Amino acid sequence: MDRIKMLTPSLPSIPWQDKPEGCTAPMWRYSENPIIDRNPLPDVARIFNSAVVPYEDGYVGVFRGEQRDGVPHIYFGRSSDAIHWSFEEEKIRFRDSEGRDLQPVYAYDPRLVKVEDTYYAIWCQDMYGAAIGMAETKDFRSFTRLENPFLPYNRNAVLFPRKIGGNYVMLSRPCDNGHTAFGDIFLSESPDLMYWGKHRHVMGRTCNWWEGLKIGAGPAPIETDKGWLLFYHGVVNTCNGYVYSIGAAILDINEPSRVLHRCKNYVLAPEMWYEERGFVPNVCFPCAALTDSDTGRIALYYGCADSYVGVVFTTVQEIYDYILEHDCLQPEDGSDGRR
Ligand code: BMA
Repeated sequence: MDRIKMLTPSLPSIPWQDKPEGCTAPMWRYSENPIIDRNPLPDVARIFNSAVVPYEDGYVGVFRGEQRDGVPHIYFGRSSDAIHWSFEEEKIRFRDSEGRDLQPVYAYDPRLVKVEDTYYAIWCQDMYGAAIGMAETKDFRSFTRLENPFLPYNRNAVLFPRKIGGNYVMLSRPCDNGHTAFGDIFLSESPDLMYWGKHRHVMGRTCNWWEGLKIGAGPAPIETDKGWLLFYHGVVNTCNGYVYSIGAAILDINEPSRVLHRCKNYVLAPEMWYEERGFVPNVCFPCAALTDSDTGRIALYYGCADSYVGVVFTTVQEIYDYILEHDCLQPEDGSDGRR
């Protein structure tokens, strides 16, 4: 067996449960899922598709909160164990670089990534159509908006947790202004988080049915000594609508537009009541991962049925072995993504 190691900090306090006896899947759910129930705040009906990071002696997160008028915004939360969360009742007040109030019209599906000494929130928001919004913070008290990295329409973006070749690198999924019936993952680079270019195709939909319609990046890619471990969502269109599952791939460490391995099977698909039943049924939508490099443990945070947040576990070795065992690298994926 090819050993794999995460090149991430050790974080022994992340949520964890051992793989249940008899479980044959590569990931196993936290037994107390969902970890955030409905109506978590007076003005918020549902929290889902949210992102968490370790901070000081506990954890913080940015959470997609669906307000009672149906409009999503981003809320801040804290936790000592990354399972039980307390939220600020007011949505995050974003400011521009001059300190002026600059609120998005709506904001959803946030990711949260630490690069060097700064935390970046990346989300989907309106810019005359769905586009990517971004803000930075060092203390989680003030969030300063950065320029929107991409033109509309784009709905799904996440930063790599370090610069590659001297540049910041972002994965995103260009789309349309509806419930997009297509979509591949692309990569863009920036020297300063202001100007973006060197766009590359990373990976596309496949003939694997569960991801045949569109795919989109999940949490920030996890650095390992075998490449970047990427969890992503894959969508199939059924006679009853879209079904969102979770897939996994390994990207080249220095040139992440090249996919090295890609799993033919989904690694998690809706099957529990909180994934199959909710505001939008049949959705598992990954947005964050906590990792402990010493034990190889991974706790993946995912939105469930656009209604809840769930946690699912694996180890880096377990998921890597599963990807390799079911490798279905497409010829296109292995290229550098230029045309
Ligand atoms: C996508 C996004 C996600 C959502 C999913 C399922 O287009 O809007 O926020 O979880 O649809 O409704």
